[in-house]
Amino acid sequence: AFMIYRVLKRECFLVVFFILSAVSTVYSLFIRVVNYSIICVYVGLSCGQPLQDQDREYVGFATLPNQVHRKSVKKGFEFTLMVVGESGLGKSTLVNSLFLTDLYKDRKVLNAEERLAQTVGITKNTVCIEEKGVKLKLNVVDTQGYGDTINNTDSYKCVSDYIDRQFEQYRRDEIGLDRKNIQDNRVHCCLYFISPFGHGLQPLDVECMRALQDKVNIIPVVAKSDGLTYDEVKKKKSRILSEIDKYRLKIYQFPDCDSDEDEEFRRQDMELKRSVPFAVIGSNMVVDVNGRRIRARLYPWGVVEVENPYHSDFVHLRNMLVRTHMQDLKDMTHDTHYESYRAQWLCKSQCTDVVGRHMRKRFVLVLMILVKKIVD
Ligand SMILES: Nc1nc2c(ncn2[C@@H]2O[C@H](COP(=O)(O)OP(=O)(O)O)[C@@H](O)[C@H]2O)c(=O)[nH]1
Ligand SMILES: [Mg+2]
Repeated sequence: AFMIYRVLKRECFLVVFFILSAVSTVYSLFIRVVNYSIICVYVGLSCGQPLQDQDREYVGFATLPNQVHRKSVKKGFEFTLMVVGESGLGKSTLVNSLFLTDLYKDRKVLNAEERLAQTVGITKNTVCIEEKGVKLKLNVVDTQGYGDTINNTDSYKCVSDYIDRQFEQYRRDEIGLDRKNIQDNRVHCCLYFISPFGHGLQPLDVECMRALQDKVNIIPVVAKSDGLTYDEVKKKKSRILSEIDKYRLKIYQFPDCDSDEDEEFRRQDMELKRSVPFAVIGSNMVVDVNGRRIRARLYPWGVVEVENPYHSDFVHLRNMLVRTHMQDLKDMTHDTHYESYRAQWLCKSQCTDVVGRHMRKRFVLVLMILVKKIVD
């Protein structure tokens, strides 16, 4: 009996042990399942399924544009605009209207006698403008006395030389020691002012545009277009365009619109391209019109509003210069005009090298013959 009791006790103990271990296994499994489902529900609720894909695919370079943006804003922007055209066509007034600043505070208007004695003078004015924390250093290069003389053959030579000098300065700075702080004074855009009173382009306009076309982005503008009716502006524009075509002049070509741009952007881009050459109006006056303070020109018969798209193409020109194409103008200057200047310079310097080597060889030969003759 004692033996049977001992066996039963051991069996009982074993059975209890098995039951307890089974219960604990089931319990731990249950706890794991509950934890896992809680985690899944939490992840699913907070980010949904895509988070797992994102986690797998997100390296971080999507923030690169932000980094570039921050760095560029910190560094600030620089832009050099050149205005070329006869005196009195409204160049200075337009520049002031474009950047809402008075760039020519201390200017001295020359009288007829002084103008006769003056040759083409290039002046550079710099203003630093800030808008919403973005700084722009704007250089405006003005060509005073252009087209004022009877013989204007060399008027554009000065302008062309100035552009070349800036390229040369940049090339030297690029191969110099302090490459970090290069001042970029290259001319990024040239507003070429065409008189509203002539019939299309004058011979001087054609010559000048031809001389500058491979050095700078030329944007033709019809000056003082408030003196022309709507039809006259249309006719003048089409005549100027056909003459540009006829003389094979190269003006700044707007880049094609990207395929992913929205409808509104495409429409604005089309309108912009259709406005070339821009018929512009400038004014240094701010007047009150129906309670609005606007830049305008006051006439006895009414008010011409500078920023009204029905009155002129001023807004299209400003949007293009400042909002949409400033970077493209800079890229074109660097990638096309400056590269072509560098290529020409390299070609010239290599030619000089070859001639130099050839001359050295001949010099040595002559020297040898002379020495031989003396020895003989
Ligand atoms: N009608 C008209 N006159 C203008 C316009 N812009 C400037 N002017 C006037 O033309 C004169 C010469 O302007 P200015 O800007 O000094 O010409 P710049 O010599 O080419 O710089 C000034 O009396 C201006 O008031 C314009 O769009 N229309
Ligand atoms: Mg001026």
